[in-house]
Amino acid sequence: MTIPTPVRECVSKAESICVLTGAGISAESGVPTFRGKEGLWKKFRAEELANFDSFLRNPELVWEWYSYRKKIINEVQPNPGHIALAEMQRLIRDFTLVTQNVDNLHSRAGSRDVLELHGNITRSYCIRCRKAAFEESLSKAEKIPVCEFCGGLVRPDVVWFGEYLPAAAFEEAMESARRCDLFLCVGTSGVVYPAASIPLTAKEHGAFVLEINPEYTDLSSRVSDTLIGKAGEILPELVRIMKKEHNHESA
Ligand code: BV8
Ligand code: ZN
Repeated sequence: MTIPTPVRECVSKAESICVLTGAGISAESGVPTFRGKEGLWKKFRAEELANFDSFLRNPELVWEWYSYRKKIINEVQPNPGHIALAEMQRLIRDFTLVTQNVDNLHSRAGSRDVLELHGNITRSYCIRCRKAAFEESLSKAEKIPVCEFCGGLVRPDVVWFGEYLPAAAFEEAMESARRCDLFLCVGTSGVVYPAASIPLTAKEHGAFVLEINPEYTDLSSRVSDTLIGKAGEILPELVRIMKKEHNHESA
């Protein structure tokens, strides 16, 4: 895909970059997104799954959903989109990666200090004593995992609807959005708050906000530009532009 000139300019000059990713960046790895045609919410009733009350009422169903997703995630690999962002972090001095994803694929691609706003599906904890619960004790559980220390219910370490995001991660993401000169909004439908307010904060503070998505979203009318395409194709192209600029500088 050819990157329009104004975008090339912003990308090559960027010194402080903040990136927000959503489920779309993992789509090319084979992880289904939430919304859209074959979205995860389709197979399962969203309201029954991603909130604490439903979990208390029906922990089996919620664990069935998370076990299904963990199985998928264990079978896939990071894709060129994830890898490009790990490369970008090595190129750009002031670089922050914020993700709504819980699939751990950014860390597996080599990204460091990833700000995980909605938690991480590879971690679980006891709702009573809050101690971490580990994989082996979970897999032994026939139906739903219980805490080996106090017998309490174990839940996935993810942020459900109506739950607060990790305050430190959210605050650090907002700080990076306020100071960056380039903000990349990759693979998110922009419907879930407060995560979706981060690109809007960057825009208010003068950043060039570039959306990367095969289709237009709720955010498209409020960003600087939208590149219609796949993250796995566009992000490596942006890294090539940055590399040229940086090799040129260091040459
Ligand atoms: C909270 C669980 C405070 C983890 C999820 C205003 C302010 C604050 C809160 C609210 C508000 N308005 C409404 C709320 C409430 C609610 C909310 O936002 N509701 C929405 C639906 C209206 N927010 C909350 O409850 C948040 N908590 O605010 O706390 C509080 C506390 C108490 C009382 C009140 C408030 C908690 C939000 C977190 C919810 N947890 N999931 C899990 O199981 O994963 S949300 C779920 O959606 C996932 O976490 C996911 O990360 C998130 C966002 O989805 P996307 O990542 O965008 O994925 P989606 O499928 O939607 O889109 C994929 C995109 O990729 C598409 O656009 C597609 O075109 C694109 N794509 C496809 N292929 C590619 C691609 N892009 C690039 N390349 C490709 N190849
Ligand atoms: Zn416990």
